[in-house]
Amino acid sequence: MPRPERESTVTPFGPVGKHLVPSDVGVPGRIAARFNVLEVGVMDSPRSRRRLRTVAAVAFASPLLLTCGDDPTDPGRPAPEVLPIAEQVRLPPGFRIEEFARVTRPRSLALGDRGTVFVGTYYFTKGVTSPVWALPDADRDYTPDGVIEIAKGWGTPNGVDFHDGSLFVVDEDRVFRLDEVETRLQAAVPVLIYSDLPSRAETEEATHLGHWWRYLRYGPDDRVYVSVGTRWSLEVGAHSLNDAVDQPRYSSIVSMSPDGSDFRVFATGVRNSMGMDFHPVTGELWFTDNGSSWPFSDPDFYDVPPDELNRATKPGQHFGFPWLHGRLPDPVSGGAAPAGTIPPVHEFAAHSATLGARFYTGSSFPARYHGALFVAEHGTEATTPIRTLDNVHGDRISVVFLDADGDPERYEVFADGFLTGTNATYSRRPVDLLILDDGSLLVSDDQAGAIYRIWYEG
Ligand SMILES: [Ca+2]
Ligand SMILES: [Ca+2]
Repeated sequence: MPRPERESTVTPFGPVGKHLVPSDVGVPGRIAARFNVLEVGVMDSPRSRRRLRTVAAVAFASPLLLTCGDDPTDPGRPAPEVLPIAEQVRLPPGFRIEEFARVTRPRSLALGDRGTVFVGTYYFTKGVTSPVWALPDADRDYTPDGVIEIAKGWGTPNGVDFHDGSLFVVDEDRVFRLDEVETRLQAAVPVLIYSDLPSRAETEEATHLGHWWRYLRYGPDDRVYVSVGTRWSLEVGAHSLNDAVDQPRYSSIVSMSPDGSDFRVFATGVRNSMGMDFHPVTGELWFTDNGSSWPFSDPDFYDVPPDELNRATKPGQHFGFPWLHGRLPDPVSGGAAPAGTIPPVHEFAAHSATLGARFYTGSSFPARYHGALFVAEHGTEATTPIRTLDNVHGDRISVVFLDADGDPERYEVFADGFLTGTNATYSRRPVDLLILDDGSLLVSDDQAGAIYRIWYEG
């Protein structure tokens, strides 16, 4: 598949803003009470400067370290013991889990009209192309008939969704549509429909980090929604201000027509959403958002800031980042959040890396789960030097139950035990979720390279 050049250098976002450097930035006097205790407000103290340099060194070294070792989040750690999935993962009574497929680096999941499961993937390593997998199930026995690689030459095709015969794929800066894909899995034709999202090169240019892998969903309003995370992923010091300047080109959710036309910024102030679903009744977009990686080597930051569940009731809403993290004011950026900022409807544990989110639209789970939102919590990232069982949050599947008004009223852990070992070594990490037409739940796991199926046996 050719990688087409951009047809235009003009972006619908307008010019990229100036990027600040730490020397440009002072520390505001107004610090939230929580942060007075945590001393975040003293970024200009010698101790904090050392801490900041340490954090930056660890974070910036990670992409290099990630090129070696089996565990991309855990270089140098011994491989954990991996039990058969049915023995390892704990589920509520009556539920069963089995391995559905083994594919490398599975991320986003989508379901075709004929039962094919499409799988987006994501390799962190530069220069390694990632595949898009198709798992056809022509006989509809909920066991894949095989594994087919769809097209080739992708960069980071993390986000996939399916609608009316077409597969949509977001690959870094570009969005593709593959029509009639299920009738020609071996010869699918990607058509480029949009190519002006921020590229990996642009994202990495100033930061060496940032978010260039993207999530995609097809909406009930027949528009394609794509999340565009922050350019920076280490929001300390000046980075929070850069994140503010970068909007709306980054830190947003955008949408477009299925042919790539009529591009719009749907939501801003979103740090990095890797899970979106449309409420099956209201059509509102609900999405997870990963909280900032504040100085995670400091125990004071093990429990802040929270990850978020957000509910967008209309276009044009601002979800607070980087001025607010959950409901916590940013300790560095200062200033007021834009008027009308929308707080999260639920806060998850800090650094739990909440990714895929799906409303349960099946009928084979017990009635209490109908209409509830399942969430894949990938688990605490990037705390490699100091990660312990005490500071890892997430690495599980949870459920958010809604009340009669449609607001979250209760949170429960649904599937636990993905994390094994005594030193918080990851063996399995849930990424995205998908409801099959028999009501069973698929779970992708980019750590183990597997997809699981959970069903209710009663
Ligand atoms: Ca089959
Ligand atoms: Ca927010």
